[in-house]
Amino acid sequence: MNERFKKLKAILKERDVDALLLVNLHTSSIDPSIHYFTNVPFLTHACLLIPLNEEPLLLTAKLDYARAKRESWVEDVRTTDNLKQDLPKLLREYRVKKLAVNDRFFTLEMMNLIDKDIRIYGFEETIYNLRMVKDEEEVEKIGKAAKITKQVINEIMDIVKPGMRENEIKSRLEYVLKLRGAEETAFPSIVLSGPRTSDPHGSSSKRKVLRGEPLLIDCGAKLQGYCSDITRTFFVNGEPSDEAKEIYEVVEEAQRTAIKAVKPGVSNFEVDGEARKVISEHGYELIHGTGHGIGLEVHEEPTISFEKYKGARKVVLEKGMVFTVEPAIYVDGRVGIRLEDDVIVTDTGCKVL
Ligand SMILES: [Mn+2]
Repeated sequence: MNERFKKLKAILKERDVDALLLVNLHTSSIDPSIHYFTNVPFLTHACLLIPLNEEPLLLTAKLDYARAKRESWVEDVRTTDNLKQDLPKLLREYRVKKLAVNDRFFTLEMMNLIDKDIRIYGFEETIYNLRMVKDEEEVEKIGKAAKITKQVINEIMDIVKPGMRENEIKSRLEYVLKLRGAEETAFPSIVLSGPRTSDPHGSSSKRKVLRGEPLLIDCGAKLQGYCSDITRTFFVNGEPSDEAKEIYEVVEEAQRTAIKAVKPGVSNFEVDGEARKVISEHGYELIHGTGHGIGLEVHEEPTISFEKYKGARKVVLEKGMVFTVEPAIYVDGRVGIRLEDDVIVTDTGCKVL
């Protein structure tokens, strides 16, 4: 049996639960954990049942059946024309009474489909804990995605000139990302210039970048389902302002210090603390987390931030965890500098991907 199923089943047993159920009912909400456990991406009308004492079962729409049969680690693949009707039947067939689900993707709509006497167990933490430590194949995919992204950002910076519009740079960036091997962008790219760089999640406009201004590019490639997430801030063909230059140096130091702190046994909160300290010592504030896990999703565990920030859990770093380190400083309406790299925890420290 597949390692991933083995680990999950051990936890089902320990927690005395009959099965894990993952469901995709709509294209707008696809649980990547189905990909994680089956090796089949983008099943839009499907469910995966992993019972404690039987073989896993994958139910898919007919249009995905051939692909699922070809690629899936699950032997038992069946088709459904009406998942809403077949799902409750399936749970009865397997006599499931205690059912684990992924809290993030299990909706009220799904809840209403299943029999009322089935008890639901939130397995979000378990699922993301499993996904948090990457195996060799996963690391290779993320590494390739990061490499492509860094190369493409450099390629784009070679052609950026004062007078070019943000949305033109963004279009070229995403075109070249795909040309160089990305299946998709990992998320909508952020390309901002001048004072607009102070919006951490701003969207590209028709504004033209001027000589010496900061240009912030935050983008990622998706490769076989796995994401990279890289940010660079450049000064376009000229000298930056003294303020921008000073901030850049602080952010660089914060990133360097945080990356140096990454090793097995250190917690996510400690890594965040290192970056946060450098920034506050210089009189600025880091207004978001230092980083986040990446994998099949662009934001997953571990969250590199401080305790209670968005409900973050403490995670002691282990070899194989992959996350971003992206400290930043934003001075509203003037300048924003963010530098982001992807790292993997190794035996003794970490490696920048
Ligand atoms: Mn990021």
